[in-house]
Amino acid sequence: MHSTLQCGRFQLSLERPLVMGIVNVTPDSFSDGNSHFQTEQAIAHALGLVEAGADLLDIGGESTRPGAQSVSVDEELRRVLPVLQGLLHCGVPISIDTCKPEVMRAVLQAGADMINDIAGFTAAGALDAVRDSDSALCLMHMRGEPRTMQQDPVYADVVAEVRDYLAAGAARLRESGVAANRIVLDPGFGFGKTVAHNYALLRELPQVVGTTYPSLIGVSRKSMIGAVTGRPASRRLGGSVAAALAAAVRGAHILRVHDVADTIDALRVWSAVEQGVRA
Ligand code: 7PJ
Repeated sequence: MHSTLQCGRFQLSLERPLVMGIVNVTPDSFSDGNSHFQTEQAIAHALGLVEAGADLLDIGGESTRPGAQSVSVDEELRRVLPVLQGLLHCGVPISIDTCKPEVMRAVLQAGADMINDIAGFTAAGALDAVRDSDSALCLMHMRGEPRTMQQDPVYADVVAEVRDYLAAGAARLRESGVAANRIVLDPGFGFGKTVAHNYALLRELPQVVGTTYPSLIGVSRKSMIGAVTGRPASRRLGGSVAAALAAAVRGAHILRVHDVADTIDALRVWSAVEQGVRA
């Protein structure tokens, strides 16, 4: 594995786990359809995550929650582009969470450093859209599509199937001319998986992601945390930090989280235990 990730304008060292802060730009009750207000709110939130120590930001304009409907290219760009433009010089790489080749092209043109595709660059034209940039590419496993993916997912061997999907997806990227040091693999927690599948994938993370490419994991506030704590999404901080740390212990390279400061605290304490503290 390369010791750095080529990530647009940045080369990220992979020596310690990196923390990616989540920035959602999807309509909520707050923003009430006022798109300017929504943009300002997302930028302010993102700058707070950078202040808290985020190593990267992930901006998403399409809800991919189980059951969510898709949005048009125009609407997704209306949400994401002004936020990307407002954050370009915030000091950390900007990832855009999208499955759409048209959105990929537009945000790379506008300066995005990474494309995070929950569909694993399987859409027609996705490979062509990203190939000739120097952006990092996060290839995630998903079974089915967000609208229906949680309807009784079945695997004979979830660890082997997700591992093989990621290896095949990475091979497709390589064959289309993408350098190995741009690729990141993600098991896709919650995307077409039962709670048992999710925990099996987390437990066996090194097997799932292999040793050729770095890994990214997203477990923050997900239903797999709620399922074992009995807590609603608003109270899943402790469970989310525990799951992020379990992933870090197993070698995860990038942790995609809502709660940046708390996750960094956990990583610092873990590092002090493992490496000691300078006198
Ligand atoms: C993930 C993601 C994830 C990557 C979402 C949520 C749902 N991208 N986008 N990995 N999850 N790469 O955050 O609850 O797990 S959206």
